[in-house]
Amino acid sequence: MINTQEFYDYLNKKELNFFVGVPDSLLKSLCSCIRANSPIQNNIIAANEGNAIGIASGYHVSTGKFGVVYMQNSGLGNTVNPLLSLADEDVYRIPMLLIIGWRGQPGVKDEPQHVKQGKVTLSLLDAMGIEYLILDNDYKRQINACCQYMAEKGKPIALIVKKGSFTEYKSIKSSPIYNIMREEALESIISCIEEQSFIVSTTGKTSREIFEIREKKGQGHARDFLTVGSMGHTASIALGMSLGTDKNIYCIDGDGSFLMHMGGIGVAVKAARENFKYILINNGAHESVGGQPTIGFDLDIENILKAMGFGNVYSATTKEQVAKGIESLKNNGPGALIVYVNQGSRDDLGRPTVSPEQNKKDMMKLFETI
Ligand SMILES: Cc1ncc(C[n+]2csc(CCOP(=O)(O)OP(=O)(O)O)c2C)c(N)n1
Repeated sequence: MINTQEFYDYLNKKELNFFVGVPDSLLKSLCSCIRANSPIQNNIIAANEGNAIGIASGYHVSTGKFGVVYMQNSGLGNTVNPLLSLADEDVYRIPMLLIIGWRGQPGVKDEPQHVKQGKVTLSLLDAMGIEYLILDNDYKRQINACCQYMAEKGKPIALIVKKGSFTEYKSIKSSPIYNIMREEALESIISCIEEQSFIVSTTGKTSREIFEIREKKGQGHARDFLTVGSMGHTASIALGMSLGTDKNIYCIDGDGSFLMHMGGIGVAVKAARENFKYILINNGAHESVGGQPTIGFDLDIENILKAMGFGNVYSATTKEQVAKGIESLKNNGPGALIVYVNQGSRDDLGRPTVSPEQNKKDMMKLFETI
């Protein structure tokens, strides 16, 4: 195992002290260490991984320094365009150090959404012409080699991080400021929406909690599209679904996911019919992967959603307000509800036991009957 603080200190020693990225569960300790030790302007938590490549590129142009971009391998897809059309040697040739968490590494058990991504991670980098090293205990030599490569070739290079590479680094705990937790908000939502309606929920613990709430209620899972991957695309999936049915479709999103591809929500509301309902669970953080902050509490999301075209936007901070918000959403759509919750989740939270494909099949069967 690599001592997280010592790894961070060594990056700093090599003047690798400008960080930008989207947090990842495998990089949780490293992200926490960066957050605790770096000045705030030197650790930008980007809306998506493609933006992170853009930020590191701009930083290099004005300083000549190499930015460090951290991400989960799920985010590699978001970086393909800026890596190939901006940083690439055939375009601007911009060096940066990519630190990529390797979920779904072959041979390591992981969730369905990570298996394929894990299998193709190295070949994706190969296809993009990006050199990589798989991080090991000899990390000082590896960082030196990356610095030399970036200086000589002027190109991005990646360090691939296997599960369990870093020692634990305690994250900064946020103090509770609201009245309810995400799971309580989800319970209220599920008990208030019409039995005949459908849910499309975002990746991370939101979908895991919804799965467990349905289990507890003995309700089955065919009405919930638990988007296990595809962060930021939940509203688009919900829009597509809502255009093919008259049933109400409740999209349940997270603030990190909302921010990742915000434009999709504006497009959704423009194209949506009455049955599209957007619910944003805002905890101001990427809670599912370690609680790194988002700008979810800094933006006036009520007014953003109104400006996007949602005629009705409700806010809730208690279970009673959630219930009222859902009642209003039912008959006035397309509408939106923002629920402000505290960060946190149960330690014993499980994972869906129905596979994504089975989940989809069960839902399609149900749609055929209505
Ligand atoms: C493209 C992509 N980047 C990063 C991740 C890793 N990831 C999974 S859940 C999550 C946080 C989601 O935050 P939010 O939507 O606010 O929900 P919360 O976890 O706070 O409930 C992240 C970053 C991912 N799955 N996909």
